[in-house]
Amino acid sequence: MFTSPYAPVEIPNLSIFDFLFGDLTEAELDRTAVIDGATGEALSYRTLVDQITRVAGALAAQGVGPGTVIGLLCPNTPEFTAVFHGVLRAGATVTTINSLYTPDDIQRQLVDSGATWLVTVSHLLPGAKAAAHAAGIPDEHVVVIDGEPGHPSLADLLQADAAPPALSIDPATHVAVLPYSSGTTAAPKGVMLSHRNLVANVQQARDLIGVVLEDRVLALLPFYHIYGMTVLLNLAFKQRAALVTMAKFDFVEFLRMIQDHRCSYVFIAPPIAVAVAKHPLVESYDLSSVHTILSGAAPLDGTLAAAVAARLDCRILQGYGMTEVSPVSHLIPIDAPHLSRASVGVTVPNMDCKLISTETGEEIEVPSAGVSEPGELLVRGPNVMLGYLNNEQATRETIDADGFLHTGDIATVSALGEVTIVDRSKELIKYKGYQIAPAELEALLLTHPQIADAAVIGAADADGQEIPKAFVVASSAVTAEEVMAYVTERVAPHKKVRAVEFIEAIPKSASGKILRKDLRTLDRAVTV
Ligand code: 4UV
Repeated sequence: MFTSPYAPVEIPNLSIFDFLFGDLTEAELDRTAVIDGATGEALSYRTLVDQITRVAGALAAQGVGPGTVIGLLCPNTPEFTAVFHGVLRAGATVTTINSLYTPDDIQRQLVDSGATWLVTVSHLLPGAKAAAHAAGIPDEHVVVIDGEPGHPSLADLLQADAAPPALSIDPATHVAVLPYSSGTTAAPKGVMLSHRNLVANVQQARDLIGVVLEDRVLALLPFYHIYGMTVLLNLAFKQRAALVTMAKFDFVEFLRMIQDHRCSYVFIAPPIAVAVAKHPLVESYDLSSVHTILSGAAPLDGTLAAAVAARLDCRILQGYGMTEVSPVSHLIPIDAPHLSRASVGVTVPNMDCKLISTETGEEIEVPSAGVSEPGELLVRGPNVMLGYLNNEQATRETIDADGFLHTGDIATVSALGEVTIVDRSKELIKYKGYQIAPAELEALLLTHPQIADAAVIGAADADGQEIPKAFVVASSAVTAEEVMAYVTERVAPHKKVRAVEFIEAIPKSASGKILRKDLRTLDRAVTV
C-alpha cells in the first residue's frame, strides 16, 4: 500500500454550501466570483450567495428539498453556478447533464435518476422538453433560466424572498450530486457523491492545485462533468478566486478570453494542450497572464506538456481522477518541478492506494528504488463515492470489501510515490476527456441492417489523442463512411465513431465477451 506524502487534512462536517460560503468575510463578499466570459458581466460573491439563497428559498417553497432530484442541463454560465448551489442549498440532489446530449440521452438520465424537475436554457429547450415530457416532468417543473412562456424562469426564482429552511442533512450520507459515469463497464450509471465527498476533495486538492484569491480561472471545462464541478465550481469558489465562464468551446474564443480577462489559471484536457502547442494563432494573443495550466481527464504526453510550458512560459501540471472519486486522487502539485509531467504526480492527502496484478489480483510491491511493475490502481479515501444509484451489483464490483475502489486504470508507482498511468483495463473510451461507453455504440451499430457484429475501442489519432474506432463485421456491402454517418445521425457529437475497420469476426472469449485487448493489438499493428 502507499499513501500521500502530505499530512492528512481536516474535513469539516458541513454541507457543501456551508463549507464554501459559510465563512465568507465582508472583504471577500465584495470580490468578483463569476464573470460571463462572453459579455464581461460580473457577479460578486455577495450577489452569488444572495442568488443561491433565493433559488433555494423559491424551490423549497415549492416542496423541493432532501429527496428531490433536479436535472441541470445548461452550458457554463454564471447562472449555472447560482442554480447548482441553490439546489444543493435547498437540500435537493443535482444530476448534471451534458448539454450535448440527445433527447434520448437526457430522458434516460432523468428517468434513471428519478428527477422530478429540470433546469435548462431556451436554446436547449426543444430537446429538453421532449425528454422531460417523456420522463413525466410537467412544464411547471421545467425551469428555463432565460425565460420561455409557460415555464418558470430564473428571474421568477430570484424574485422570491422566502429564506430556505435550515438544512438538516448528514453530510456523510446525503447525496449532493448524481453525475453519470459508465465506470469500468456497460452504460452510464448515477454516481452518488455526498456533501462530504465534495467537501473532502476540495480540502484534499486545494493546497496542491494552488489556486489563490487573486487568480482568474478560465471555466471552459464543462461544469456538468466532475472535473469542472470540483476544481471550478467548488475549489475556485473556496479559494475566493474569480471564474470566467465559457459556454461553448472555441479555440479563438479561448485565446481571446484569456487575453481580455487576464486569466491566470487554466484547467484543460489534453486536446487543448495540442492546440496550445501547435496553433499559429497563439502568437497573436497576449497570454502572459497565465501562470499555470493543469491538464486532466486523459493522458498528457510529456513532450506535449513541455511544448505548452515553453510556448506560454508557464507551469504545466497534470491531474488524474474519476467521477467516482469526486474526482481527484493524484496530482502534480504546484511546487514540484522535479516530477515528470508525464506522470500524474502523487496521491492527494487522506487517500490510500495500491496496485494489483491484473492477472493474479496479488498486490504489487512498491519498490525501494526505481519504479514498480504495472498493475491496476486501487484507491480508498473520504472522496470515494457512496456507490452507484440503484445498482448494488456494480457498486460491489467497483468498491471491494476493504473500501478500495478499482479504477480500471493501469499504473506504476515509483519509490518516491510518483504515479504514472500507463494503460486502461476498463472498456471506457475518452474522447477529448468526455466519456464514451463502447457498449452503447456497439448496441447501436448492431441495429444497422448491414452489420452482423461490431466492437468499439479507443484508438489514437494523428496527434496521439484517443478516438472511438469501430471494428465491424459486415453482413452485406457497406462502406466505412456509411457506418460513421449512421452513428453520427443518432448520437451526441462527442460519441461519433471516427474510424472504422472491417474484420472477418470479432475476437471473443468462450463466454462471448469481446476481447478488446486483441482488437487493440490488431489496431496498433495496422497503425504502425
Ligand atoms: O470519470 P471521468 O470522466 O473523470 C475524469 C476526471 C478527471 C480529472 C480529475 C481530477 C483532476 O485534477 C484532473 O485534472 C482531471 O476524467 O474519467 C475517468 C477516467 O479518465 C481517465 C482514466 O481512465 C480515468 O479512470 N483519466 C483521467 N485523468 C487522466 C486519465 C490522466 N491524467 N491520465 C490518464 N487517464
